[in-house]
Amino acid sequence: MKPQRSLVGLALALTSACSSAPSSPSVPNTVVASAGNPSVTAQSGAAAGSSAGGAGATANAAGAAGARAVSSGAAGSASVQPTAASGAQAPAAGVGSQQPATAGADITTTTAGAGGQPATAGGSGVGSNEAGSTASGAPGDCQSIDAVAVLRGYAPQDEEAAADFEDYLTSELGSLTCATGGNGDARTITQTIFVPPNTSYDGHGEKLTADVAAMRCDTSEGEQAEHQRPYFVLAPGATLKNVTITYPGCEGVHMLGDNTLENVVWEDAGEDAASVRSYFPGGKITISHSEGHKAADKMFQFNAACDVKIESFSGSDMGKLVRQNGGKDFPLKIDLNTVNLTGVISAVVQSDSPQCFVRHHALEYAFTGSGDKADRVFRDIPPGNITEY
Ligand code: ADA
Ligand code: CA
Repeated sequence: MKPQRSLVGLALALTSACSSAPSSPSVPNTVVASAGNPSVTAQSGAAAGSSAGGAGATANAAGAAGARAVSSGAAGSASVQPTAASGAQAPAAGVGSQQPATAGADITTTTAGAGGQPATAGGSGVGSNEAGSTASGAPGDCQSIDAVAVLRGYAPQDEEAAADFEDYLTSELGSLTCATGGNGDARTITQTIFVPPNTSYDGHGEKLTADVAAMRCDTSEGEQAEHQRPYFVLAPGATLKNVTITYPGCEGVHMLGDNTLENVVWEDAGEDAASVRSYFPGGKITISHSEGHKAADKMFQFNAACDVKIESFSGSDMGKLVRQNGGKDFPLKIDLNTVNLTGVISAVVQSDSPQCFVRHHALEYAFTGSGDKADRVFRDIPPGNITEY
C-alpha cells in the first residue's frame, strides 16, 4: 500500500509555485549556477520560469522558457542500440536491486546478451526479439501476448511487495496494449502501452496524448493524484525512443528496470515523467537526448535500487529533476552528464538516503525565485556522496 501524500500541503506548495500567470514576466530573480561553481549568481528577468502548467494548457515544449538545446543530435537519433547493453536482470554493480521471484533463473540463461523472458512469461510472440534487433515498428505486433502474465514473472519475492505488485497489475494499470512501435503520427491513447522484455519501442517521432477519462489523468492543478495510468510500462530490458508525450502527462513512463529512454520528450509531465516503483526489479536506467517540462513535483522518481544515467537532457519548470522516494534508504546511483535545467523549484536531486550517490558533469541549472539555493541542488544528500567529473 502506498502511503498517502498530504495533498493539502502539496497544494499549498504548488499554489505559490505554479500560480503565476503565463503572461506575467515578473518572475523574480532566477538564480543561475553551474554545479561546478557553487557561488550562484543572480540573473534577473531570465526564464519566465513557472509557465502555466495547469489544466488545459496544451504544452508547447519549444515555448518553454529558457530551455537551451543541449541535446544536439536528439531529433532523429534512431540508431540507438536498444538492448545489447541492458543485460538481463542482473542489477548494476553495487546497486543490488531485487531479483524477480520467478524470472531470475531463466533470464540469465536465455537469449545471449539480451536477457530473455521470465519463466512465467506467457511465451507467445515475445521471445523472438534479439538484442540489437530493430523493432518492426508496427503497433500491435505483439498484441497476442499476455502482458500481465509476462509482468507477473517479475513479481518481487517479499510477500507484501508482491501483493502491492499484484494490485498494481490488476487494478492500477487497467488493460494493457502491447506494442513495439508507432508510425510517427499524433494519436490519443486509451490504454497503457506495454513494451515487452528486451524489445525496443520506436515511436518514429509520434506524439501521444492520453485520453483523460480512460487513463484516469488528473488535470487539476499540479496533476498529483495517485493511480493515474502510465503511457508506457517498460518491461525489464525494454527501450523507448522517439516519442513525445503531450499534456496530460498522467503517470508518464513506468520502468521496471534495465531500461533505456532515448529522444523522449515530456511536454508537460504529470504526477511524474518516469518512475521505478518500489516493487519493480530496478537496475540500470539510461535517459538520454531527451527533454522534460512542467513537472509540478518531480520529473524522475526512483523507489527501488537503480543505477541511473541522465545524459544530454534539457528541462524546464520542475520541482525536482530526480527524487529518491521520500524517507527511504536504499542504494541509488545518479549520473548527470550534460544536463541543462531552468525553472527548478525545489532541487536538482533530492534524497533522504545515505546510499544515494551523485556524479555529475556539465550540469547547469537555474532555480526560480530569489535567494541562494546552493544547498538545495543536491538536497539532503551528504556532500561526500557527490562527485563532479
Ligand atoms: C509520491 C508518493 C510516493 C510514491 C511516489 C511515486 O512521492 O509519496 O509514495 O508513490 O509519489 O512513485 O510517484
Ligand atoms: Ca508516480
